[in-house]
Amino acid sequence: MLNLIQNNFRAKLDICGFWDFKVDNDAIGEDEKWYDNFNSDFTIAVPGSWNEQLEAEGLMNFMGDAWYKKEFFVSSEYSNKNIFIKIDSADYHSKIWINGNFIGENLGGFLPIEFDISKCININMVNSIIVKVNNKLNSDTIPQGIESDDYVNENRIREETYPPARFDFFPYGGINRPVYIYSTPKEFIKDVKVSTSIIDSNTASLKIDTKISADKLYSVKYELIGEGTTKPEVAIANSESANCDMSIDNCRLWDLDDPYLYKLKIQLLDDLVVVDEYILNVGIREVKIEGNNLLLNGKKIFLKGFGKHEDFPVLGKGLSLPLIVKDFSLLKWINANSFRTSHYPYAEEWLDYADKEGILVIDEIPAVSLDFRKTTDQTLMNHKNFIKKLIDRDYNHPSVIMWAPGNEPNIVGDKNYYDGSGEKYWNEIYNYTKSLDDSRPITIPNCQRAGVDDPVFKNSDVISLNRYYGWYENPGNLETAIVRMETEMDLIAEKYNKPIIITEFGADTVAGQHSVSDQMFTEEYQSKLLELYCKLIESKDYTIGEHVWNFADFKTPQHFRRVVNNLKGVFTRTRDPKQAAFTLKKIWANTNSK
Ligand code: GCB
Repeated sequence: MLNLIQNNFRAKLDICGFWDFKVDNDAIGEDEKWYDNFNSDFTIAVPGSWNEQLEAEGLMNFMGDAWYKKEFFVSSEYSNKNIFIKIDSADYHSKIWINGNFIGENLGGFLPIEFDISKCININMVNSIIVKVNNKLNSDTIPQGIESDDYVNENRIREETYPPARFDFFPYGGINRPVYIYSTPKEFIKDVKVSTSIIDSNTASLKIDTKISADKLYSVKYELIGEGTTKPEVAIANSESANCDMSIDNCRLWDLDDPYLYKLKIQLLDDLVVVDEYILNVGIREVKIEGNNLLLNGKKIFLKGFGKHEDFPVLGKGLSLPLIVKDFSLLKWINANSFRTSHYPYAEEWLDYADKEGILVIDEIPAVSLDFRKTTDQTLMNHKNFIKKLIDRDYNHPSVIMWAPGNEPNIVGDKNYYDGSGEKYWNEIYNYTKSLDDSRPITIPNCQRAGVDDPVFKNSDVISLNRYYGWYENPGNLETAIVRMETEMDLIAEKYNKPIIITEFGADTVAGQHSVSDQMFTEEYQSKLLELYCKLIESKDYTIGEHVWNFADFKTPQHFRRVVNNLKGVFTRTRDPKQAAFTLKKIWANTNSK
């Protein structure tokens, strides 16, 4: 999927701003034809989650249907073009109507939704869009949902959260990322996929697969703009695709200390006339696992950083560009070189920034805490669909170095997982992900409770461990915690003989709470726990990284275990440093190696 650009061939209209909003508590909107029009109850900002914006109106814990409406003017610039709508994400399910016409439906949040709306747009006139968004999840969806009844039936009443959720982050609802109307020419470049490889220290090659939509034979011209020597190539396209290989001498690689981006200019030509043009940022780099090492451009690299969340007061999961700038500047300040998009794909703007700043990303699917007593064929299908959509969107980002098609499956632990079904499931997910991209390693973070026989280990190129010795286990006892951590790491390393990254370790910490002895929730305890873990992890030659849980405090569903937020952040929810931030900054001073 191509990011939107504007040029002489393509226009883009941002329709973010204030939208009319109505809550549909009884799910009667469709029967009452609210898609034609409705009287709004409130005005709401897009992008942004409804929960905190309209907290005073009772929406903090709302799970259900809500309706959005907006009018927008489409100018004559759009005549004789294909016209599309793109919603970068509506969480979790959405249905769209334009001028009363049903356009389409999308199941699953966190990734863009796109439909051709050429036939129902009125040019030179005001048009209206109505979107119904629903944030309820169930056993078939990714992520899976849970209902209060399920807790009762499963005898887990004390674990029930409000709103009910199967995961430890707040189920924010709404149109959380921008909405655009955009145009392309009638014959156009639909998609471009660029694979890069390094031939020797000087030379690299690009393999470019282009999808087009055309009614006759066109040609496609490729020009790489940037350092080194390369010549433009022209490929003859059929009505659907064109392929091209390019080589570059004296090329400048994309690397952490020099995240150099080329511009690839792609033109669709009718004879010699350019009918469409797209420009894509390309970073030339190679990621490899060799033995127990992670190599970036042939050099060993050790990942230092965090599991993060898209989460901020008032915004909820709404996109905020200033927050992206702030978070990257803090990542740089603390000497981190990477993060994981736990537990879902982040807005593509995060990856654009990572490409520019030279920060590495483990890109994750929202298959978080899958419950294998509840997974159905539909769950697997939705899961695969997510992987396909993620790779379609993110394949071209040099910052993305690993796919995580899940996190912590089966934390409830039962035989429907270890009887071979878990292995079959993850095998299928692993092979499917590889079939879409065999250039990036795959990892599925394992939950402490799922144990050392978790089938995700077999189905990962890199083993990822989420471990909470010193917190959920051996609380307050750091000495025992570290001994148990080392024993388990060594056991897993020996059993699977694969590189290991510790993708989660941490301690909830109340900023301003202090103590001279090891006391949970104090800044000193978090700082000491992280320091001991880093020392241990860095002492092992089979480890390739350490990601602290979490970059910042984040909001969770209500439960007696959490004081409003998960407090394992090294920064507070509003990004003030806790003591541990200064500790990590020192430990990570030698940024890219152990
Ligand atoms: C985990 C989960 C993460 C939680 C974290 C915690 O293992 O992957 O989503 O937030 O533990 O703090 O309990």
